[in-house]
Amino acid sequence: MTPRPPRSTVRNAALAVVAGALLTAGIVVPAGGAPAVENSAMDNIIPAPESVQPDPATTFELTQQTSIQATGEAAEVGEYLAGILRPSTGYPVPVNRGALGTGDIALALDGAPDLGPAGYRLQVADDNVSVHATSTEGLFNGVQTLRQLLPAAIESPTAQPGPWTMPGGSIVDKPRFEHRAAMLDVARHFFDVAQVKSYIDQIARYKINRLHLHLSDDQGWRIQINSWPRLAEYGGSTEVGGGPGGYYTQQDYTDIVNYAASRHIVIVPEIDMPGHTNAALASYAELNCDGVAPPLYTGIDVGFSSLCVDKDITYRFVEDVIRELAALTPGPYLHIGGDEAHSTPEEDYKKFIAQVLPLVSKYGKTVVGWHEYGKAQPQGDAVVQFWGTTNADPLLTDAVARGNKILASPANKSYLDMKYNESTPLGLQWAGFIEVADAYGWDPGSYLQGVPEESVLGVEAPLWSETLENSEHIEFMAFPRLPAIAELGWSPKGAQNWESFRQRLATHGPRLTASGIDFYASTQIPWAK
Ligand code: IFG
Repeated sequence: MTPRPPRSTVRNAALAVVAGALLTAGIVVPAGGAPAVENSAMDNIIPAPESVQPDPATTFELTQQTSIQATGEAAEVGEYLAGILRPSTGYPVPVNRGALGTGDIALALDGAPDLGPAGYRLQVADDNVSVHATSTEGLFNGVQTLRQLLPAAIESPTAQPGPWTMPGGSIVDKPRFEHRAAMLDVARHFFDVAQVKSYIDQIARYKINRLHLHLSDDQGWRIQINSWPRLAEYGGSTEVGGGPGGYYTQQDYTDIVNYAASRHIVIVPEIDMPGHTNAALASYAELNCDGVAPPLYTGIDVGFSSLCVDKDITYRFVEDVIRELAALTPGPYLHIGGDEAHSTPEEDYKKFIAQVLPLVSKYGKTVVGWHEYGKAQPQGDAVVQFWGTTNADPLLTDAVARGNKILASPANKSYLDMKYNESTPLGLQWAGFIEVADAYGWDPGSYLQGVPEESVLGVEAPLWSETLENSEHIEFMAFPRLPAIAELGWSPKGAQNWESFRQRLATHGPRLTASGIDFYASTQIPWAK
């Protein structure tokens, strides 16, 4: 279904014509052109829904009496929604107080099958609001849209004056790609459980459903492995710049996995190998070909480290790590990295990866790797993650021919650690500057040459942390470009429209501010006040 242009665009254009006609007829139009037109919140949703039918004659008001009706499995989503509404309205917003009444919100698992597992239908009528889906994931996605129909102040952590009105109408929506990911590099700089949970809450607002955690690198090993305790205890004891680093205990990691699951986000853990392994090599001398452990590393060079491909202990190490991590990870994916193995001879690299691939399958996971690992010809549903700065690579066409899935994260479009422009205080620029229009201006389904849409698993927005030290830094680099990537992953094919997106994004400024998100106010966006 071709999505309608946002009503505000149509209405404003119509009003401009009317104003012009009035002027011609000698009737004075108020200064400032056509009278301002109330832009319905239904027109400002990000990611843009599949179809939106505003009903300007209808308005719903959330009041002190409003309750949420969400029985059975839906109750968890009801409680999540209540957790959003209670602090900012100051209303009790009970869940399942009793029968659905006037002024209530209903979340119902009675959605039509054509919505698919992640889709939803949202109805806003005068006397109630309802979300219908076939799964709690679909209800959760509907709730992300529902919250965007309320005033920006709904995102405030403290009670704000109302009124809490929502524009009437109906929305039917489902995602284009099933895999819409963010990545957080917790290896260059360590981010603790609370900081990861905060980022999970922020990306969930834009229907991101995967979080790839880059758990190991030259500068740090961030996940406890019981069979190799020095990896985290010693290998996790520093970070870029020499700070204290840190690591997740297995309970911490489980806490993150469970929190992500409660936001319908699947964790994709990455242990990068055979390169980007100085922290592991520094932790265990026996892993090094020469038996000598290098010092811990706190710089930002890449490509200088490699596991020892010819030693048996290397594969015992890799198997122990994969076994323990797979047991802690309910999601289907395990990422083995494979990038920038500049210190591993090509034939050794292919031999190493070929010996690791069966281990990922042995412990029940589907392998993901940066696109270089395609040299080892992973079979079947292996996922090849493209991070190049071009839109073509023979490794991609070979992967498609093998039936692999491609995860699109071109570094010059989706790398959130790239500076916005030359004056951006944080980030790198090796892949070029990425302003909001650049992050938005590509189509994951057709961008990669020789990769048809059906081979594209989805999109990912990696955030590398060489230059990032706290949550404010994460937020400044991720917002507002992550919403752009999220729209490319969710909204219907052909719905990309920069003018529409920038107008809609402008209204999200007050929402991000109310949420306390330290976003970059790009000069490309006419931010609302
Ligand atoms: N490339 C490296 C990352 C990181 C990045 C920073 C990949 C797959 C540059 N590898 O991106 O470790 O250093 O932008």
